Amino acid sequence: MQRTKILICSSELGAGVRGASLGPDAIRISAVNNFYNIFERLHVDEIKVPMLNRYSPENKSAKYIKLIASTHRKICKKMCAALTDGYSTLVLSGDHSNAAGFISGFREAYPDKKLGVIWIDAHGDIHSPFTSPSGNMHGMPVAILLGLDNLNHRTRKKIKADVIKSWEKIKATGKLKITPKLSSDDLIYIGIRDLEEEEWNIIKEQNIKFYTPDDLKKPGIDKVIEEVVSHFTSYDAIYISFDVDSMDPSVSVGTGTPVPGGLSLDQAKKLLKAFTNMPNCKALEITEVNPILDTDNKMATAVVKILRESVVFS
Ligand SMILES: [Mn+2]
Repeated sequence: MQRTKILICSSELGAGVRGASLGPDAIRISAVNNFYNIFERLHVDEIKVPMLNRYSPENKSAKYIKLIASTHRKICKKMCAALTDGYSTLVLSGDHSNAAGFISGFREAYPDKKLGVIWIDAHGDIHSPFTSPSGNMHGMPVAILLGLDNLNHRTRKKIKADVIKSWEKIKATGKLKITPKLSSDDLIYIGIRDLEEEEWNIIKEQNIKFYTPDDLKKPGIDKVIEEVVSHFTSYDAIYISFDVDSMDPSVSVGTGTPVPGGLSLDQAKKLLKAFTNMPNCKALEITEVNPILDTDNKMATAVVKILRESVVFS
C-alpha cells in the first residue's frame, strides 16, 4: 500500500465486552517490542473519543447509538481527509462498529466511484436494532453501510423512537448524507461462520457473496483469492476490514467473541497479502484486538506478524 497513513480510533462502545479500546495500543507495543517500526515510519493520526467510565447503555436495541453516531461523524471526516490528501490508510480500530464510520469516510471521499469492501470476520455484522439479540452495535456495521433495516426479519418488537431516529442518522453519516454507502454487490465476506439465522437469511436474500472457512479448504484459498480479486478488479477503490476473530481461537485469544473453526495465521497472511497487493486497495482495517482477554499480548503480536510478513507499507 502506497503512501500509507495510520488512522487510530480506539472506541469500544459497540462491543459487549470491555477492553477493545486497548487494542490499537497493544498493537503499537507489540510493534515496538518486535522492532517493527511502522509507527515511526508512517504518519499517524488519531480520532479522539470519549472513554466509557460506567457501563450503562441508554437502550437495549442499539447500545450507545448516539455516542457511536457522533464517533462515526468524527471518523468519517478524518478518513475522508486522509484519502483526499492522497493517502492509503492502515486503520487500527477498537471495536468493529467503527468500520461503518471509516467506510462512510471512504464513500465521502469518493462519492461517485465504485467502492468495494472485503469483510473478513467470523460474524456477519449485518444486524439492525430490529434483529440484534444483544443490541451491541459491533454486530451492525454491514447493515448500516448497506442501509438495511431488516424489518421483515425483525425479532425485537419495541424500539424507542429516538433509537430509530439515530439509526436513520447513522446510516447517512457524512456531509453528503449518502445512504446506502454500498450495494450488496460491493461487499464480499470471508471467514463467516457464527451468524444468527436471520443474518444468514438476510445475506441470502441480499445475494451477498461469502466464503466460509470450509471454502478456503475446498475449493481452496487460491481459488477464493482469484474470485475475489477478479470481482473487484474493475472497482476504483477497495477497503479491507479484518476482524481478528476471523482467525481460529488457537491464534485469536485476545478478542471479545472468539469462534472455533477459523482461519489459520498463514491463511490470514495469504489473504491480506493478495488483497493489499491489488493496485486499487486503499484501506486495511484491523479491529477487535482485546488485550484484557489475552496473555502476553499474543493477539496483537499475531497482528504485527501478519502485517510485517504480508503487507508492504510505503
Ligand atoms: Mn466483526
